[in-house]
Amino acid sequence: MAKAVPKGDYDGIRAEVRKVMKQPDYDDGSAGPVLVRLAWHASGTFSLVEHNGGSNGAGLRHGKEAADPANAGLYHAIEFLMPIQQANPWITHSDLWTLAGVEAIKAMGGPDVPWQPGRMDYSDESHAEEHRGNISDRLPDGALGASHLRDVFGRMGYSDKEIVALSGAHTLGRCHADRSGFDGPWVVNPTRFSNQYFKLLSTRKWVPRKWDGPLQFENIMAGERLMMLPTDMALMEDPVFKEWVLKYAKDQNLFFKDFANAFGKLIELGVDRDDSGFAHLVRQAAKEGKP
Ligand code: DDH
Repeated sequence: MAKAVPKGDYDGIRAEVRKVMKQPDYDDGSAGPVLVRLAWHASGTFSLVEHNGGSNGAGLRHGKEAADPANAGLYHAIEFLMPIQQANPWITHSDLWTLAGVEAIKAMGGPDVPWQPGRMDYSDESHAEEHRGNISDRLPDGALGASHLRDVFGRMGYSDKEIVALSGAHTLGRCHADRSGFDGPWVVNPTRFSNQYFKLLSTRKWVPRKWDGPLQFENIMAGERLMMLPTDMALMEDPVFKEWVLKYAKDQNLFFKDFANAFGKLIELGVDRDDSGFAHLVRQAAKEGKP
């Protein structure tokens, strides 16, 4: 049972998030990584050009977005947070999801990511459809390469440096064969936020895994089978991406600073606040009379 905290007490909500992160029977004993992934997938549908998608509205609860195979397994994260939302109905799902991601990063030893409230929720599926636009197929496909990464993240307005910084989130959590088809963690301690992902990506020898599943790469370390997706490997194959991988492998402070900025930007994409801080669910393009 989560605690009811006074309306607007976001530190109180953060404390509740820390409590639900403890999940002894789930994955590596922590809901932290999947909470981070929820905040990312809730936000990572944004398009700068069409000005739709993004975390505002918590559209991932509805329709095609909920059924998108890229979001498989995220219902775990939504369910972990449900008791907090039920005890505190004043907080929107979209604020709670983004705040939970930010707090999970911090609780796992990562940087402070800037966060502000004000997001709204779609009231139901038709409300979401009315405002959301067509945002299918916008999340990255792990089987592809560098140009796909630039397409997907360029659509959100990210630079090469920011793409690499954000990818460092794969120091957390794991792939689940029954969700994405891929399998295993990227690092040995996947509930600790660090620059370990970049260190391993740039120093270990990664070879294709011999198995029936999709192409992924592996390295056995301390008896554990670690993995990289083809998109992770693309960061070492592309010379510009590689430069940033090597910088972040050497300098954890630089990674933390760049990650905090890039993740803070991610959860703000498409969140157009008015003077009072509320982010109304009106598409900018529609507001400006564009198609
Ligand atoms: Fe990721 N990610 N991600 N990812 N991601 C998966 C898991 C996690 C890609 C594919 C996958 C980001 C970028 C990319 C996290 C955070 C972030 C899984 C495994 C796949 C596949 C899902 C499963 O089977 O459960 C691809 C492709 C990209 C890319 O092309 C760049 C970014 C930007 C973030 C972020 O947070 C900023 C986290 C955390 C997880 C671990 C989830 C878990 O349940 O554990």
